[in-house]
Amino acid sequence: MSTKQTIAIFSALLTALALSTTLGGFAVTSASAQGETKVSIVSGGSTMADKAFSPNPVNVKVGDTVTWTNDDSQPHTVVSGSGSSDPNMGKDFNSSPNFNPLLTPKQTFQHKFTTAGEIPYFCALHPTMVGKVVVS
Ligand SMILES: [Cu+2]
Repeated sequence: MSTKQTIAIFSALLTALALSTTLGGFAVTSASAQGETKVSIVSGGSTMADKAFSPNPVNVKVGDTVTWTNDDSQPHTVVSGSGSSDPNMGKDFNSSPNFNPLLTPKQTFQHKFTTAGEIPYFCALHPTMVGKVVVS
């Protein structure tokens, strides 16, 4: 192996090492700086209106991630918007575009909130199930 090749390989290894260190550092920083908040889709939620999601409303900080878990025995979805006639429906998040995939029992859906505001959401299968995310 020539000196030139050796230097090229060594330099590539250093770059890879630096890159992995940077990525590792970033991951640690973001995990400590930002939170995860859990919301339950409660058992029997389809007839529980604004009690179908718990807690409701859910208060989070900019940069936080909300994880919804379906704790019911039937499938649901979480879609941003005030209802199926809202022109902004699904603009912020949609667990199930065109009802696919549905959140079956025990399944989760995550969304990270990057701007402050109040975001209503509902279940596309049971539109009377409504909730709100308050991002500050
Ligand atoms: Cu539902």
